[in-house]
Amino acid sequence: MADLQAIADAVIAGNRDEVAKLVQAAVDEGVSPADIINQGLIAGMSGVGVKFKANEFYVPEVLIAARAMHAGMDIVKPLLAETGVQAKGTVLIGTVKGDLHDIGKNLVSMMLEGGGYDVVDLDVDVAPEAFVTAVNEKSPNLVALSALLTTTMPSMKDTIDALAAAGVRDRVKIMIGGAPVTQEYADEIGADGYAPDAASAVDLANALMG
Ligand code: B1M
Repeated sequence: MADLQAIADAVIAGNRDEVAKLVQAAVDEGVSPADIINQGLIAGMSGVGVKFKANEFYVPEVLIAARAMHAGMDIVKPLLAETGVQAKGTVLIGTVKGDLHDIGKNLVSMMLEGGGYDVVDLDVDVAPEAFVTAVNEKSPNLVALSALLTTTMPSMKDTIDALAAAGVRDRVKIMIGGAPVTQEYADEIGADGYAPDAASAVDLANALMG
């Protein structure tokens, strides 16, 4: 039987080959990609975060764990995408200016793809003007902003302000998320919604799409 905790442990150990092997075995057994991500890959990175906070892990260990997690993501991502029959809408996603954290954003992106959305990923350190340009070029239904640093949370407000100044704010719904972000902050900066994790981001997107 698939051992999702073993996947989490292999992520924490930074064992890329083991993660790939275990994820493939879970897929072959018919475990849902969402369970593999939530109970295996995300659980593993959460454990990495705990160790990083406790100074048991330093940056190199974290990067090695992230690389191992990506080996698992590479296997489940196509399966998540396959589950969407017809796109529910287009989501423009990015980590805001000044912020290089992309693991959570990538998970949200994959879950949205699995939830039936076309996702345009602008990557990390995305300036407000780049979001404006992409809204004009891609005509998304939703704009999804991720931030992991308290120091980059204001970039979320800057992005919303830039979309308003460009006259395109009302053409999109804006959702935000990331470890330091809260519903209160979403209300404060005029975002349309906040999701605490990748799975809830899909529910929120569905709700915002009506
Ligand atoms: Co950074 N880092 N980091 N880091 N890092 C944190 C975030 C930190 C909390 C660690 C700590 O001090 N305890 C801290 C931030 C403190 C703060 O501001 N409150 C921190 C810091 C300080 C820094 C640097 C400044 C360190 C330095 O250089 N002195 C630096 C900043 C670089 C920059 O961005 N300019 C830095 C660098 C790095 C690495 C490059 C080493 C690496 C990033 C690698 C990468 O992303 N490719 C890294 C990592 C890995 C972390 C921790 C350990 C793990 C983050 C992570 O990937 N978590 C993190 C500590 C922690 O979280 N405990 C930390 C797993 C991921 C699945 O969770 O991203 O929260 P998360 O995403 C979740 C939800 O938040 C949500 O869904 C996801 C899945 O459920 N979510 C959304 C995310 N975006 C969403 C968007 C949505 C909805 C939900 O809608 C749009």
